[in-house]
Order: sequence, then structure tokens, then C-alpha cells
Amino acid sequence: MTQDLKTGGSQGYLRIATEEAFATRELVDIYLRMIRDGSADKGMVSLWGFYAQSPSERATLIMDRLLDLDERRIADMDATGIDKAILALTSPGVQPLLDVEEAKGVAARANDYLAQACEKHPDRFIGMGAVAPQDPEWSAREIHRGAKELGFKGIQINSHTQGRYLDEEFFDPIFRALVEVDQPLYIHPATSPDSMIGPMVEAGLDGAIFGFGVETGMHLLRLITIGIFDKYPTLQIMVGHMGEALPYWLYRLDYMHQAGVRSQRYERMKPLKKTIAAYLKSNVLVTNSGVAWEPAVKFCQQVMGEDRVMYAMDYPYQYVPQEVRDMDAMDMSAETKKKFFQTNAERWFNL
Ligand code: 1DF
Ligand code: MN
Repeated sequence: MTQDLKTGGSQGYLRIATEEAFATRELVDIYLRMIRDGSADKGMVSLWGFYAQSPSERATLIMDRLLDLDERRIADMDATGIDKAILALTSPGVQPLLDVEEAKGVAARANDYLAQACEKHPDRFIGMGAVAPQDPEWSAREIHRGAKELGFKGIQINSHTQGRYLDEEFFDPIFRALVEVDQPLYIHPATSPDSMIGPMVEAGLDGAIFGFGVETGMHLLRLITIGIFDKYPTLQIMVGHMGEALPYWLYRLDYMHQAGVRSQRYERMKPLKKTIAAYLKSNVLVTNSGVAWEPAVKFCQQVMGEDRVMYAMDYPYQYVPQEVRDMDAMDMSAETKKKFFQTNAERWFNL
């Protein structure tokens, strides 16, 4: 069945894409400044040294599309049958910025700009806010502003912040605020910190091809194993790229986690109320960004439940119309497919 790609739901569901990126010129210019003045880490040099400076077709097309939150994006959504896009400031956001005041200003202006675009296209765009985890109390206030004044439906954090992970007590105000407003955290990949990226960047494996997933999967595991969901049982954390491979690892994760806890090998590895598998089924949501692959979608549905797997395109980094057709054509009940494309996103983002 190759149905033509149309918006409007004539195929039985709306298509809601849940990991869609935009950039502001201000932020990209800061990345370029950091690359020039030597304050960028290796990952920023690799990622933004490419997208913001390469004359290649991939880089220039992606830059143009990232910077547009208006007609061009709507036209691309129309061309691929995407009814609604859940938008977030592209990775790594303001998290690498060394001047915390500057980081907060850039994030707040990006949030205002995104809110305006969502107001202009209310039936097409939905916003997730950006925060500056460098200042967790400010981020908590920005989460409340996003939820109450800007109409945002969650926040996106691009993995580590200058090598620091969200399981540190320092970042607790962010989780408290999310639970207060009852909104999800989307942990999006970033390039690995300098302490981890060496052998990956040397082989060209630091970005979306592999490094992103390894580092982000580890980040979520750090949060699960510190007991974040015992502390905040209603918190929902989303990750893209088919759960950054954690569903595939799950059996081994649980076996070795329990072995580690029993033997008290690591001070930090304390008993949890539930198994890692159980947290994936109660507190974690995955999207298929970058993975338009039926066996992987079905595997995640089988492991986590069909209510916890959502569609994402990862525009503009993976703008591939054929992938939408392939997901439409999955051999799956109409009910399950509607959950994947539409109703799971409506439920978990509270649309
Ligand atoms: C890439 C991929 C870049 C994804 C991204 O943000 C990103 C890439 C800077 O291909 O370089 O969000 N992605 O999620 O797969
Ligand atoms: Mn992405």
C-alpha cells in the first residue's frame, strides 16, 4: 500500500512528529564564536564546525531549514504529510555556553521566538522549551513560564551540560518543576564530552551515527539507577532513536544491575523499588526519530508496550519522505498504528 502523503488524517490518523529541531541565528553565531576562540569542546567543533560552515549540500540545506519556523517548514510538512511538529531548540542548545547569563538570555529569546511561531501556526506547531541547566533554579522558573505563559508541552535537554549529568543533586530543581507542571523531559542527544569522545571522533563515530546514542542511553541509565523514578514516580522521560538502544540491552541491564546491587560493588548502585524493565514501562517513552525501521518499532512496542512508542521524523536532519511511507505501510493493526503516529503523542504531551 503506497498511499500518497497527505495531511488531515485521511489514512486514519494524524501524523505528529515529536523530535523536530529549529535553531536561532544568535545561537549558531555563538557556536561559531566558541569554535574560533577555542572554548568549544571537541564535539561542538565536529558538529557545528560542520553544519554552520560546510558548503556541502547536506549542511546548507539543513541550516536553511533549521532557521525557518514559518512557510518553508510548513511546506516541507505538507510535502511529507506531517500534521503537527513538536519543536525544540536544536542540540546542544545553550548548554555548552560558559557565560551563564548569556545562556539564559539566548534560551529565553529562543523560547519567545518558538512561542510566537506556535501562536502563528497553532494547528501545526507545538513547542518544547529550552532551559539552561547551568542554573537549575532559573531553569525551573523557565519551565513554569513555558507551561503557563508560552503554551509549551515539555522541555528538551540535550544530554550532558559541560560533562555534568542530570542525576547530580545540583539539577534537582529541574525535576521538581517538571513534576509540578506535570510535563515530560525529552533527553535529546548531544556530542559526548571531551572525556568520552576521543576514540569516537577519531573514527567519525561521534555524531548521530553512534556516539549520540551511546552517551544519551548512558545518561538515561544514570538517572534510572540513581532512583529518579523512585523519587518522582509521576515523572516521564522521553528519548529518541528507539530508546537509544536501551530496550535492546534491557535483559542484560537488569541482570547486571541486580548482580551489582547484590554484591555492593559500587557505592552509587543502590537497590531500586523496581527493575529497569519496569521503569521503562512506567516512566520512559521512546520515539523512532532516525529509525524508520519496522522491526525496531515493533521490538520497542513489544518490550515497552504500544502506548510508549511514538513517531518522530527528526526534521531537518533526516527529512526523508519515503520513511513516512514506510512507517505508514508497517504491518500493524490500525489501532496500534494510530497510537504510534497520533494518540500516544496527544496523551503524553497532553495536547
Ligand atoms: C544530527 C542528528 C544532528 C540529530 C542533530 O542535532 C540531531 C546529525 C544537532 O545528523 O548530525 O538532533 N538527531 O537527533 O538524530
Ligand atoms: Mn534530533
